[in-house]
Amino acid sequence: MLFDIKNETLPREELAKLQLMRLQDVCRRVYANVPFYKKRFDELGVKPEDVRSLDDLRRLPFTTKQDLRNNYPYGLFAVPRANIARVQASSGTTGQAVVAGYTQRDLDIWAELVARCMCASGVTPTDIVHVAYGYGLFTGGLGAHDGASKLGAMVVPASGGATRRQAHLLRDLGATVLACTPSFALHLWESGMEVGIDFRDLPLKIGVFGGEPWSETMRHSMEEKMGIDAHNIYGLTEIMGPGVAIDCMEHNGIHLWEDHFIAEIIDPETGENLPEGEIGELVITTITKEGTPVIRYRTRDLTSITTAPCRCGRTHLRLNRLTGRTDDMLIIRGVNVFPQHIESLLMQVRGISPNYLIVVDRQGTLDTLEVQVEVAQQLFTDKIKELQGLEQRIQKDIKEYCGVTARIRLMEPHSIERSGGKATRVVDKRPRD
Ligand code: DLL
Repeated sequence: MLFDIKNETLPREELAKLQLMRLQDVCRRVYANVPFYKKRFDELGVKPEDVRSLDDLRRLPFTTKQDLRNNYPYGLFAVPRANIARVQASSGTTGQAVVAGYTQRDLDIWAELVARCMCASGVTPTDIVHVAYGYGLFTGGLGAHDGASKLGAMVVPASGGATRRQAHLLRDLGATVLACTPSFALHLWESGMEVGIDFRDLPLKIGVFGGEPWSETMRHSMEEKMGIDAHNIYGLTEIMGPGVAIDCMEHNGIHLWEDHFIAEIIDPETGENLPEGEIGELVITTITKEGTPVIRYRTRDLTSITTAPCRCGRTHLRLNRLTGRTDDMLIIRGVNVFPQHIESLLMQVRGISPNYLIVVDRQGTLDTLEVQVEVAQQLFTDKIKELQGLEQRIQKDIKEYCGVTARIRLMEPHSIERSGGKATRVVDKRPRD
């Protein structure tokens, strides 16, 4: 089902025309109203009127997270403060938080795009949507809430925490859709099992999960455990929040709403644009946002693009599953390792739970990699041999696919800290040089 048939199926040539018109408009707006952008454009010798085709986008400056931090809190606002209806902020676990400002029109568009996403994952106005993304400055809770309301569904604004109580609420109120981070969904599921609530026995049928990286294997495993169809919603505070992209029923990449955003893939080292299909850093330009528009924002998320037609009828490009971030790639003894690859491997091993932690450390001059993973209750027996076999298998898989030797630590059920929102999957204890 499509929420906005006309715009979601716009022929690609028309989409391109619309993008150009909107790109020219946003360039004029930021040049006139944001001193940071005026300076950047001037340094590169480009004026808004030089943007005559979509290819001219390449002439425009990049925006980085550091730029947003340097302009904290209101430096990049493109409208008077009085026209800002709301602010949200990134979780900002490291360094200065980033503040995004929304005009009322921005909030309306945001709700509309999240409604498009929910609709693409099969949510209808008759559904009950249990939102367990955190409410507050984090964009997850309010973003999902407004989108589900826009669609006309009934919303249960559960927010995070109190997982056992939430499992009861899910059952008692008969939620048909669960919206939260994938790691929190697992935490909820586990708490449900502990109190005798099996998600497979509930009316729950759709998961709208995102906000953190998760593998395709994890998606399949969650679908099976919970008896649902799980979708992958993507977004970031700097661009809008959740609702930038989602997978349709085909589950073959996530559609990015190109009438509001322009996506590019670049080589993170050189900044050069990469052709369709090649993996690189996703760069997004917002073309309708009024409060805090961003030009060529370097997301640090790694993915590739395809514009091939999708069977669902949507014409908007698809991003392939995000393989990680440029900044979460671990370099261990010179080898590039993505935590998500390790997750994928772990999820294929029978007898282990989806709870894991990757610990990187240094002994002398040598990097060490330890993968802690919980063993499922039924396997945590005294059969040492079986456990040793499991350890060896995981170690072999990681060596084979990631090229590094990891120490595997099989843990007792429930010994790894559970996610309250976005999960911590990696602890890097190496001294910063
Ligand atoms: O996480 C917005 C969001 C909330 C998206 C709820 C989806 C659902 P931030 O806190 O600013 O915003 O974090 C953005 O999270 O750059 C990615 O690295 C990561 N991320 C978000 N969604 C996905 C996803 C929200 N589906 C950062 N897959 C982004 C992989 C994701 N990574």
